[in-house]
Amino acid sequence: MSYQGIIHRYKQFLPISEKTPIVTLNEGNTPLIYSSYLSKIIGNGYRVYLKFEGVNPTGSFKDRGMTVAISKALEEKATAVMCASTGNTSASAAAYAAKAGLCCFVLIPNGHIALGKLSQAMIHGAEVLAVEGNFDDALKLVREITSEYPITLVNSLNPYRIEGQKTGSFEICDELNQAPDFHAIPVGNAGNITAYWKGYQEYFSHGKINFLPKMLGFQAEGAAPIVRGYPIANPQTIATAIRIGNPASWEQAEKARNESGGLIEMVSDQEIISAYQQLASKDGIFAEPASCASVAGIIKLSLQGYFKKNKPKKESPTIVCVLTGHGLKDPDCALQTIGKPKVVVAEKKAILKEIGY
Ligand code: AN7
Repeated sequence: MSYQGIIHRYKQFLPISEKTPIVTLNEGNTPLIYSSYLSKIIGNGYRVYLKFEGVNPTGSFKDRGMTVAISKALEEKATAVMCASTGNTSASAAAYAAKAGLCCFVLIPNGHIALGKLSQAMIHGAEVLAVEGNFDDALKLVREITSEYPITLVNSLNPYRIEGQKTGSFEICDELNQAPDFHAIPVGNAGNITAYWKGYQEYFSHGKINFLPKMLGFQAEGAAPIVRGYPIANPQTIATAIRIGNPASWEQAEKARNESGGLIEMVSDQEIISAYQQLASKDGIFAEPASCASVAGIIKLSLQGYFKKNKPKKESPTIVCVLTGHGLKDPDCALQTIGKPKVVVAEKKAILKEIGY
């Protein structure tokens, strides 16, 4: 049978029964790409892999959670779903709701979501409302509305989202035939770090892996409530996907950090953009800025001597960085970073002059 998405592949680990109508876009099965460039930067014999979640059907990791959340919503006879979103959740919810024939309501922070994501939510037919407030304000409203009206919440507070997203760790372990030593991941609302940690723990208790990774979470400096230890009223970062000041899964993220012996740190916008450019120009991977917080994070830790100091006693320890979303989500950011193309006259001579021949 050809590949049919994460529910079919990992059914035994998911809250799915014979009665569940499976709504899938064949999400998951994303590539784990070896990066010789980053392995060289980190040094000390480490092997760095990139789990490129940007190649999911709607271009982000959210699809893993959404296939389960929407399938369960359908099973439970829901007619409408709702989410607050910095963009990717809304794109994914809108697509899966469209396929399921459900109404989808989306609240986004006005003026702070990338164009690609907005266009996805709109074209899939969601009712999109741009709220004059930030993500945290929008999520608060969605929690209130969904608790009062027959509308299913599909943010990661919905436990089915976490269930689906944990399959990312299963795929990594299945491919490496073991857990990685370090797992680096961007942290926004903190659902994904919670999900990955749950996945690793389940594989460990099933004997599929015989150690657990250290979880390394990275927030953007201007939106780093967990690192600073208090909610940020007015979060700011170029990585709009993680522009979140009061994460819903705050405690679970701290639990993942503490239980794994890892850390949650922050990276500046400048470090994020530098990682974004390096990934694109050295590794050929276009990941959206928020995704690059994981790469910026390991580069920063490596400069501080973290990986040398914490090197496991083995030949080639592994680091997996999750690249959560595709760079095409936010083309404005790419062009603002790198500039626009030079315009030339349509003459061979002029072109050859420009390219140095
Ligand atoms: C590319 O879409 O919160 O820590 O509303 O889009 O699980 O929140 C997106 C989050 C990382 C952070 N990378 O994950 C939303 C939203 C990308 C993202 C995160 C998001 P969480």
